[in-house]
Amino acid sequence: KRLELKYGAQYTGKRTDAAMNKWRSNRFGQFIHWGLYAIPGGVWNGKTYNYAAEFLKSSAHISTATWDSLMYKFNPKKFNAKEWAKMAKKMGVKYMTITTKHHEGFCLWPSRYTDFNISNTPYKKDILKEIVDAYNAEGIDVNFYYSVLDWHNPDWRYDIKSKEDSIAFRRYLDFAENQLKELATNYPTVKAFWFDGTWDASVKKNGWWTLEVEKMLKSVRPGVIINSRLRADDYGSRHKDSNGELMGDYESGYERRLPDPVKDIKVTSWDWEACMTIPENQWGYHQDWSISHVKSPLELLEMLVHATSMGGNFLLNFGPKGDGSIRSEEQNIAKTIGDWMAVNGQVIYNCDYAGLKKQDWGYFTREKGSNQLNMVIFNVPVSGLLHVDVPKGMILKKAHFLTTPGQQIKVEEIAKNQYLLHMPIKLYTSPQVIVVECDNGKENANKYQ
Ligand code: H79
Repeated sequence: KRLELKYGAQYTGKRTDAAMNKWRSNRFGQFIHWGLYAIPGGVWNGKTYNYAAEFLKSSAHISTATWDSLMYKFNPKKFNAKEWAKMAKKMGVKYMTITTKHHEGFCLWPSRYTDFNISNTPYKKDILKEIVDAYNAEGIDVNFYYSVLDWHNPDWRYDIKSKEDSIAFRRYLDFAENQLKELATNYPTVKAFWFDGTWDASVKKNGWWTLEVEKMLKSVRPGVIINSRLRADDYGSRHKDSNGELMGDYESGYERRLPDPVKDIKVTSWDWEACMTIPENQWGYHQDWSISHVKSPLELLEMLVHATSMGGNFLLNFGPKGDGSIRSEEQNIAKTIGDWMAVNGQVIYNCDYAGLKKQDWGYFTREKGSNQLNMVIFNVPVSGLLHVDVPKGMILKKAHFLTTPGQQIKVEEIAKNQYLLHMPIKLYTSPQVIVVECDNGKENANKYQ
């Protein structure tokens, strides 16, 4: 039975307006975590803390006063917004999402609602504006991450257990809403808001506020996109309301993981985005990346293709240093991915779930309505034979490598709705893209029983 909800989902199904279509076609984004935590970089009083660098205040039990004084050290001498944006452009991202305020509460913009912001650092200038302008100049959409959880503001509460809590937290919600209105107003090109730090009981008990914020942002900035993580309904149900409908405009629960290409195929029916770290769990800059596996460019590229193949966006995180420079490991990853994207980007941008069964060699992607099917090969079989099961009625006609359209790859029909593509046997050092011309026609002969 459907519950009557005041603060539940505002609509069902995918948004199909121009702003959302653009968001979806972007597919590949850069996440940037930058704040005071970039200065210590996971190390405090000579001790390295292995947990996420942006959690150092909590891991090392640092007092708020001590942590907050890092503000007087924020002076990124090597920062160059244009260089960041150029690197992102070369990597092939179409959007970038930046932490305007993480859990520590420090604001990268000169907010009139708190002194704990960039204008009181030695740097002084509006660094958020520099970043937005530089990325926009490269044609990259900019989205704002905002943590509702706030370790700096004394009115923040994890739960509401007294009248005093409820009064203080109400002040906090006003503060956060004012800040969000300020961001939406002062940075008019912002395309989306990415909320985090919304899982505590205090927020769950104030689902009304999450809807109010969604509506406020959409009225200040028509077309703006909101992630499901902001939202809680009347009963504290998060992401999805108590009737099971997705709240906000896309699902944002995939963090450092991706949906299973077979078991989780249901994700293809809504918009979603996965965010990913390069090390195991570091978002802000950490000085020592030897503490966990650091993903290779090919692992990350595979995740990007995997996400596209299931109709999702992929947001790859970077944690610039306190001095504003970007570590060489991240630069190398950006370069390798970018080189591949420059040649093969057409199988990512504007592409979606292709409707075919997952195969061991890699992933299918497809532009909506196109009769070209893309195959991105990550695991070449020793036989060179790529199995393809097509849906009933679909016919594969011819195939070629994306980069050599003149040379056909043999397409062999071996059984009803089953094909083998004959890939030349050799050592491949990067993911190969095969473009298949297909026909969704119904004239499929009844050749096989
Ligand atoms: O900004 C990055 C991290 O710093 C931030 N989100 C990414 C994008 C982050 N904050 N906290 N965490 C990640 C981990 C928190 C996990 C938990 Fe929970 C919160 C454990 C219990 C409460 C959410 C709710 C996850 C499990 C239950």
